[in-house]
Amino acid sequence: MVDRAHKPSALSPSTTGPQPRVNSDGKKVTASLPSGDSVEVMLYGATVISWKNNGKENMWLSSNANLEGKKAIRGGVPVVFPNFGPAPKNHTTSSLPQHGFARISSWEYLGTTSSESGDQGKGSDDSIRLDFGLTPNNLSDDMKKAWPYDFSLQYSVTLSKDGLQTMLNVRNEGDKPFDFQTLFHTYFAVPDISKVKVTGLSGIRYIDKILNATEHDSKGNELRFEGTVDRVYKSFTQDTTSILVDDKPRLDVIRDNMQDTVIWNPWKEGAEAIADFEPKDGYKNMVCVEAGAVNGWITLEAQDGFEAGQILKSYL
Ligand code: TA6
Repeated sequence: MVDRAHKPSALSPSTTGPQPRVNSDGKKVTASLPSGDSVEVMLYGATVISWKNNGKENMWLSSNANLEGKKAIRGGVPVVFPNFGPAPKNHTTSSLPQHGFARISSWEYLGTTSSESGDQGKGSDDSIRLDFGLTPNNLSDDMKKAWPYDFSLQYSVTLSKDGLQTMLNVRNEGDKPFDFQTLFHTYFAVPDISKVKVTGLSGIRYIDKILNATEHDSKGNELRFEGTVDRVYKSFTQDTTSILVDDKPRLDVIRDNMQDTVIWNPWKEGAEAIADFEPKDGYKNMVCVEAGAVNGWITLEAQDGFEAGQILKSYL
């Protein structure tokens, strides 16, 4: 189990006073705060497809995203588990599809829970937490066969005036260890990719997937976008990666017990090759900053647990 060395303070739900609104129609759970902030989570993949603050959308969602549970949702926050990217050969995940089964399985809505503690406990309408669960019972027979482990995932999405927190709790409910990777494949909306800088990656070693997965050291404190970017910044402790637009802060991604950050923009060629990526020039309006644990594998012993997450802050 990985130590939680840099644990940011949690966004904790409040317990008293006027309540946020929650609606579940069996397909999607929507929550909103009296302040007007809102989040929408599809049960398919437990995928956050919208997060607004001050009425403004922070997530990018393809206009051709399939929301009918037929394929992974193109946009929002797909949850990657138990493998990132194509599963390696000769591995316990080898028979699983790219990015695993969590994003293509229907999760259970476990309801809204509240916590006793937290800095925001005094407020009345500060935050709300939605919990989702996935176990082998929710998997297709094919997926169960491909990854025959006894596990449970609890995914918590907390909406607060201060941001959006997503936390994943992985439990090994069985009697043998398993290996996994996990990641929040977050698609952020940006007004114009040519004005975007990503900071917080200075001096970090990264794997460049478009340069034959060769390793490099990042130089300078900003990453700009002038073509396809597909990089895994690995094993670093600095926990905040920021998106700036026109040099002004737009979004922060604060990792909690996640060692790595993937940055992806498919650019023109990539967008054209992805059937459900629409509009085709949508690459100009999105950037993926993905907190994860994907460099190597986490081994979870029988009956052990692992928890990690991210806090997203928006300056809109
Ligand atoms: O996280 C970046 C990445 O792994 C890229 O390599 C890119 O292919 C992307 O994810 C999208 O993958 P998907 O399976 O959703 O088409």
